[in-house]
This record gives sequence, structure tokens and C-alpha cells, in this order.
Amino acid sequence: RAAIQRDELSIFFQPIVDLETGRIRTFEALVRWFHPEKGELRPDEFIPVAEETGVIITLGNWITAQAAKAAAQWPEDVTIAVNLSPVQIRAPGAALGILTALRDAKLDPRRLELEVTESLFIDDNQHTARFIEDLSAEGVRFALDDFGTGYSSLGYINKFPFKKIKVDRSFVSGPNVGLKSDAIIRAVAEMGSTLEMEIVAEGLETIDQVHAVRAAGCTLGQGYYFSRAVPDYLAAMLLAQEQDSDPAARLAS
Ligand code: G
Ligand code: G
Ligand code: MN
Repeated sequence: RAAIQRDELSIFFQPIVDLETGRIRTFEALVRWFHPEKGELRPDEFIPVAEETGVIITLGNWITAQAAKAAAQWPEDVTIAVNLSPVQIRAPGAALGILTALRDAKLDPRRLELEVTESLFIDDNQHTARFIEDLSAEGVRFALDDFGTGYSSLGYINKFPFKKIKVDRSFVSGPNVGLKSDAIIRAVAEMGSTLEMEIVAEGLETIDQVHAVRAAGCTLGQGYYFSRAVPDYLAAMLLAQEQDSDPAARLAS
């Protein structure tokens, strides 16, 4: 709570790139905490605490509001993705909090994507379905994050209007990548193309990985190869650079 008041939190933005054109299509908002004594704290460390204490509701609304304000400065075809914790979604008035942030920032709801993980559906309830339906009706889009790590139930994809699936980075880089992970990415991408969903490969660190996931059918890519998460002024600069140079050069080597 104090961190919000003391202004120690900021939102960083990591680009998600079109694997056809090399252009930035979306920035994912990722929260950062710069503690005066402890230095940078990772969201993996403090988000769970914020969830346990309920602070995630205030924090989440703050993050969505900041992210929407930043996105309102970008070209209209660039969207913003915000991660939502299940606790945040289950809170009363959750949809209203998001719509208020959009209205205050004057951001078209179609420019907001909400990233949710499967853990949201573990104790599936009507409230969750209602939240997704209500915001979808306003034009907000939903992405299924970290796909491939949990139960990866296809039932959720069948039931909810996801526009995007984010294939977890463990399928893209690291020790467990190979023929098997490649076949899995291909199968997910094939389904995505039939259902007209975007498939994002997360964790791209090398140009070879970029080429591999594009060949496997992923339509979007994210990872250190393109950029780390950066502060808002650098995100704006990345977009400005696209005007002066050929974004497709990002995909060549
Ligand atoms: O880059 P990174 O270390 O920021 O993120 C680590 C984890 O924290 C990821 O799983 C990411 O989804 C989560 N995370 C980052 N920012 C936010 C946020 O604003 N809200 C929520 N709920 N989770 C976030
Ligand atoms: O779970 P979610 O997809 O929201 O988490 C994003 C997390 O992935 C953040 O911690 C972010 O910093 C991290 N990340 C983004 N790109 C890369 C990458 O290329 N390699 C690795 N190892 N981590 C990445
Ligand atoms: Mn995410």
C-alpha cells in the first residue's frame, strides 16, 4: 500500500511484434517496484503478497489506469495488454474498475487486452463468465497467458471468447525445446489459425527462435530478442523508430 503512495511503482512495457511485418502490435504492461533500500523487487515476489492481502485490487486498478493512459498516447493501431490476477477479477465491481480506467484515459476499449491464466477457471464461477462477457461486449479482448503450463484445458478455449493464446516461453527457449515442443506449438498454431485467434510465442531470445516459431505458425512474438520491458518514454521511442526504419529488418538476419 505504501509503495503506491510513495510512488515506488512504475509500469514498464514490452513489445509484442507481428511476425509477418516486424511491426509492434501491442505492448504488455509489466509492473516494477523500485524499493529505496531493497532495490528492484520482482513481481513474482510481491504480486502473490498483494493477492493474499487484497491489495491487488487497488494495485490492479492503478496498473490498468496507468497502462491505459500510456496507450492513449500511441498510434491507434497499437494495443495495450494488462495482466489480471484471478483475485482482482473475483472482486466485486471488477469490470467497472476497468471501464473507469478506460474512460478516464479516453482509450477505446478495443485497444485493451486482458491477459488471464487458466488458474482463473479452476474454481469456475458465474462471476468470471460474467466479467468476461461484460467486458467483451464493450470491445475489450482477452488473451490466455502462459498456455501449456497448467492443465491447458481446451474447454476454456471453447467456452470463452479468447482472441489470443500466449504459448509459454518454456516451449520456445531453454532445455526442454526440441521436436516435441515444436510439434506442440504447431498444433496450437493450427488451431489458432482455424479459430482466427492470434498465437503469441513468448520468450524469444534469438533470431533462430523467431524463425522457428514463425515457421511453426505463430503470428506474434515477444521476448528479449525484440526488447525487454521498457519505461513509457522508450516504448514511445520504439514506435517512433518504426516510422524511420523498416520494421521487417527485425525479422531478417
Ligand atoms: O517481467 P516479469 O518479471 O514482470 O513478470 C513476472 C510475472 O509477474 C509474470 O507472470 C507477469 O504476468 C506478472 N505480472 C507482471 N506485471 C503484472 C501486473 O501488472 N499484474 C499482475 N497481476 N501480474 C503481473
Ligand atoms: O507470465 P507473463 O507472460 O505475464 O510473464 C512475462 C514474464 O516473462 C516477465 O517476467 C518478463 O520479464 C519475462 N520475459 C519476457 N521476455 C523474456 C525473454 O525473452 N526471456 C525470458 N527468460 N524471460 C522473458
Ligand atoms: Mn502476461
